[in-house]
Amino acid sequence: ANLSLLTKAQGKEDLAYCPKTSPLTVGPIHVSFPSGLTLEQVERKNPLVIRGGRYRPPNCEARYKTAIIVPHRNREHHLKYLLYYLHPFLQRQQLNYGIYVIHQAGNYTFNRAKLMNVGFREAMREESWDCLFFHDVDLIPEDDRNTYTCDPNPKHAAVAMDKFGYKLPYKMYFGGVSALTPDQYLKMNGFPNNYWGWGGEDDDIGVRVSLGGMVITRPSLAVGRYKMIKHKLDEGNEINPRRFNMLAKTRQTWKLDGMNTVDYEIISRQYQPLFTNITVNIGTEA
Ligand code: UDH
Ligand code: NGS
Repeated sequence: ANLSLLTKAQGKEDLAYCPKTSPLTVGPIHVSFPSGLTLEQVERKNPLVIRGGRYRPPNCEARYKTAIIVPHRNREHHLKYLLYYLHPFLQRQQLNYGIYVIHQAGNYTFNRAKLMNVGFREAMREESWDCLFFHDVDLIPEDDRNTYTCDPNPKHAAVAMDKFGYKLPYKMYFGGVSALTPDQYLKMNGFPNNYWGWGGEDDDIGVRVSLGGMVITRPSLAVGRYKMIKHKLDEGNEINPRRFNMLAKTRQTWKLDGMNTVDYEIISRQYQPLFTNITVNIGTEA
């Protein structure tokens, strides 16, 4: 009896690798936003997701370990829909994954890119993730052949958003959803910490990719499709008037500001059923 218990407990270690291409994906997904959806309903639909929003396939050993990093403040409504679609999406891809919501504390101007740096460090502290997906809360993937794994170069995943007519708005666009390995992330010194308010930080990140000696890869327009949950510019995320001046200097600043200089104070880390919620004080503009 003891022996069989032991084998059972060790069972997971002995699993064969999942197939290289998941047999569970379905392709295009119809995305709508059912009213009255609750987080409890999302929990019930995802019984294999464990505390902190972590999952591994039950019947095979995942080939890839991906962390999803979501910058967040005051968008609980969007987060609910993202979780509703993303959990089943990632499970169909047979990934070992975890979802981290990086919540900016206080009312000071929002800073998307700095929250991503926090997410990178805090996620890597817990697990040696192969790949990190930096994911706006309001973008729902519409095709599960858009695999949430990393490429040999930084990947821009949100290439075909509904609000841009399902094509790239401009050639160097790097916004919405992007994916980097820890090596790629550190090679470009992470993301900038000094873009407060809306705009430009994603372009800065795109420039950092090439300054780090890499190129941007992308899924096809047929697969990298996203529906954006409609909303207005948030209070506390006003358009940053300095963004063009800052962007003109990225070549001079990227090594002086980024992952090597990020400072912040963790206020709490909660392992919620569907995600790990990290609330952080990222300070204010210098
Ligand atoms: N975010 C929050 N809370 C905020 C602000 C931003 O959670 O208060 C996060 C969220 O993950 C969001 C991301 O940061 O998806 C990007 O911010 P955004 O959605 O405001 O940016 P986006 O460009 O939309 O998607 C802005 C709409 C108005 C643009 C007007 C300027 N032309
Ligand atoms: C560019 C912004 C990006 C932004 C993109 C799409 O102009 O940050 O538009 O914006 N760059 C600058 O402002 C320098 S959107 O249409 O989503 O509002 O992501």
